[in-house]
Amino acid sequence: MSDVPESHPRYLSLKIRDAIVKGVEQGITSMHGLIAHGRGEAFDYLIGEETQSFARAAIRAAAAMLLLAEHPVISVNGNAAALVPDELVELGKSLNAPLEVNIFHASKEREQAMQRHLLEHSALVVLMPTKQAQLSFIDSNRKFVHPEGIFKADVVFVPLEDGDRCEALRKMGKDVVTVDVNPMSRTAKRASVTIVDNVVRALPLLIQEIQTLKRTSPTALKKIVSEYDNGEALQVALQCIRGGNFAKKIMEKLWSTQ
Ligand code: PTJ
Repeated sequence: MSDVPESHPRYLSLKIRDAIVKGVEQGITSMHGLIAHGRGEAFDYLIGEETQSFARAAIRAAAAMLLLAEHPVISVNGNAAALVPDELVELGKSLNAPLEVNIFHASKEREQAMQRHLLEHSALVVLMPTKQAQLSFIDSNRKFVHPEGIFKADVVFVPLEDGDRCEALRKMGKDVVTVDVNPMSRTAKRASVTIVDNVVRALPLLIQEIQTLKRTSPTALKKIVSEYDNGEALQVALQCIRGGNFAKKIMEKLWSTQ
């Protein structure tokens, strides 16, 4: 791992890079995952590398939707497994939901490495793709799912998704909760709830919100979901990016230290 000093202004971002590089070295993340991460970093810059109000609203709706689900499932790809394994496991436990390995770039070895990795991080159940259950409306490797997992799910949590499967899941009548720092991606637009934030920041907040809402009545949870408008949240995220949120923050910092 790199020996970045904690005093480095980009320390956190560089540590996250270390995690994704380690994921590749461990056979968990694909090489393509590095490119996807770079795109994520660029968008994170544009939202100021902070969880913004639109993400907080989405996190609340996501928590309510996941708590209302009868059969929630957490889909895990190579990037998410490398970046937030502990948080995915904790999320699964707090919702009593299985984790399911589901990757775009087909590789049996990588699927198995991911399963081992999640079990090492104390996951209770890690379902694997099967040939017995297949999603409709999709041709990629992501169509192979577990009959007791994504296939049966009413709500699927899918961080860092590629657009095709999100669309397929929605067409099959399932709700999709995603985390995608790019509000313009197909996934972001097609999901039921899109948390426009870095998955590294969003997951701890989602777990916290689930704890907060755990004793809330189903009626009140339904109200939270129905009052949330994903299209509107994406528009606000775009406005934040177009308004040069990050540049504005830097300017403010510079002025205040003059
Ligand atoms: O492990 P696999 O084979 O399933 O592959 C996983 C990747 C992520 C490579 C695959 O699903 C892929 O190619 O995804 P895309 O189409 O590049 O979409 C990934 C989306 O996640 C993009 O919109 C990125 O901006 C976004 N993203 C990347 N890193 C983060 C992120 N969103 C939130 N947090 C991040 N850290």
